Amino acid sequence: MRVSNRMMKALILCIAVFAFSGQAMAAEGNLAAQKTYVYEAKQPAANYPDPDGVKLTDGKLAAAAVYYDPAWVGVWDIAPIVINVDLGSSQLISEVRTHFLAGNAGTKYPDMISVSVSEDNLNWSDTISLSIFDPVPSTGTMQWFAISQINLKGRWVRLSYKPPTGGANIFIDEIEIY
Ligand SMILES: [Ca+2]
Repeated sequence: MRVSNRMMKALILCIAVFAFSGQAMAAEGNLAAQKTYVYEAKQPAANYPDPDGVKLTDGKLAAAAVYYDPAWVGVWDIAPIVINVDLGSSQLISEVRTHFLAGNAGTKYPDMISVSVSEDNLNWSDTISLSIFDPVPSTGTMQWFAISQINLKGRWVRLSYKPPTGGANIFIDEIEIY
């Protein structure tokens, strides 16, 4: 009987831990996961496309820091590349992260990342920007850049990536919003 109770307690503990870990993942969840988005300016290059419009929010990162990994979406432009994520409902947003490739086959980090939010996809908040001073790496490098302490509420999150002067290949495989 004692053994049985102990086993039961152990089983309950296992279930509780499992359930809690699931909740913990949801609680610290990425608001952009599996959400839809549109490219508002230039569309991805034909060779580095995003045909189903899922690659930036599917949770999958490139396996290697090489331009031909199929997880990357590549856009070449002089003007900022603009991506508008629809969170599906109004959310308090504290941080936006983007994962880039640079230093491989002409890929570079943007000079600046900007974010603004909207409740109606028409009227936009003030823009919060992050300047990136990191030099182009000498070898292919994958790097997250985050804008934190945003503290704005909205359903739509517009991200703008300003390429270095003269234009550049900007390669992104994931956007996360918290
Ligand atoms: Ca992805």
